[in-house]
Amino acid sequence: MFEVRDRPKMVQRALLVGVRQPSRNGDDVSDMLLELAALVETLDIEVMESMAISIRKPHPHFFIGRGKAHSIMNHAKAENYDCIVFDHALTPAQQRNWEKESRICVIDRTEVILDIFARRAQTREAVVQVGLARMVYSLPRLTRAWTHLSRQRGGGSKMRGQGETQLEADQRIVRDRIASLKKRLEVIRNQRKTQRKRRMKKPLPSAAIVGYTNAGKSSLLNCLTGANILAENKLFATLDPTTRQFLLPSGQKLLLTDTVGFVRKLPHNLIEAFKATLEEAVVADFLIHVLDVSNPEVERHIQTTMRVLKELGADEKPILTVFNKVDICRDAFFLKRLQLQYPKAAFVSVRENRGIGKLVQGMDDLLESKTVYAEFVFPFDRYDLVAQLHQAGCVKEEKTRDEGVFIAGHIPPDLRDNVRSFRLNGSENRTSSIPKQS
Ligand SMILES: Nc1nc2c(ncn2[C@@H]2O[C@H](COP(=O)(O)OP(=O)(O)OP(=O)(O)O)[C@@H](O)[C@H]2O)c(=O)[nH]1
Ligand SMILES: [Mg+2]
Repeated sequence: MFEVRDRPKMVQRALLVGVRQPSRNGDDVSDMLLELAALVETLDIEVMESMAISIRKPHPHFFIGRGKAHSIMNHAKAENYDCIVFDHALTPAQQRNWEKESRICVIDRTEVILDIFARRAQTREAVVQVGLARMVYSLPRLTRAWTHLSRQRGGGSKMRGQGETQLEADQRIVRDRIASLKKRLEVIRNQRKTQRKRRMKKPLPSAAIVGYTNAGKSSLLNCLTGANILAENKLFATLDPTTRQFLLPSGQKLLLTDTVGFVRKLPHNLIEAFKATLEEAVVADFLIHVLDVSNPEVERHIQTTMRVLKELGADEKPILTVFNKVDICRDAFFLKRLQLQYPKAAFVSVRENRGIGKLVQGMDDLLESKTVYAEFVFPFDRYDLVAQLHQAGCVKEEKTRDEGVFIAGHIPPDLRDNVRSFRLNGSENRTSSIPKQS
């Protein structure tokens, strides 16, 4: 895949700039800068300095005032920095103005995140999804400076239509590329849908592990199921969902899916592009929301995740909240406060295998409250239904009687219709749906 903007790979010494607007409440600028530093370092760019500046209102030309902008440019040049990274989103015009006047690379958080995703993408699906998000981001940012596009495609001036400028030709190439990526994504989405349908036929309940990047989602799936997913102290280690079967203590089987992590100011293009992947969360019976309790920003992380889930239409699902990494949380008072505030949440350390038993019990309870307890007698020639209930792992009791096979258990919603006519009258005693947990 050809690159539209490949500069972050060449730069090495970055100056980070956070902008504080007193009129706006929001994330703390110094915390956001710390997080931006972690994101930038993920790209192997060294963060030399971070600065927070205050503005009363945004300026159209540079986003910050002209005088301040020039002093930042001069400072960056004097210190030999080759890149300025804004935590705030810059419009294409503002980014151009900065680069034109400073003559060094100027990018924003969105571009950093897009670049991390691009580096991490491995499967065909992830590559196409990230490629599309990057193209959409780059289209309005193309200037004559990026004339290499058509050359890379082996075209050059001959590719241009009559009277078409180089910029127009570049834009046309990117637009064509966006259209073709969208088509490829559609094909991938359909394949994913078919795979999911196949999985749904096996009527197992499912849960998606969601949460902020680096919270320990993959580590949790590895710990529970022995999956071998890459879990590392890097942001966005996981881009592709992995699903594994897990046996709960009650004997109930559950499909668990690890998903891509979220971050503040996650580019909308990425959420849009990753919708196919994130649909795993939308179709799950419940969500396991993993948080890094050792991060002082954990409460903001909760809000971010809830916002993204809302955008995906998955925020009404029952949620099991899991505060992970209690082993490195030094602030006992903070931990206590969270425990009081989230009495139903599990506090665990995946690394030290602490609290996992209670979490697993919570998963069992949640599922049990969603399923319906019922008793049945199936005629011997309907052993196919008995087999389905066994496959779903929900059979508590089985006995052979003269008239057929007696079965008792918690029946998941998608099997209820199939087995309804064989139910013993009055045996159903629980119809509640999963309670929402905080
Ligand atoms: N101290 C401590 N570290 C943990 C714990 N659980 C996970 N980690 C570490 O946290 C880092 C991130 O873990 P991952 O499982 O990759 O996190 P993730 O949520 O899947 O991250 P992304 O895929 O990037 O969204 C790794 O270095 C883990 O070893 C824990 O309980 N305690
Ligand atoms: Mg992961």
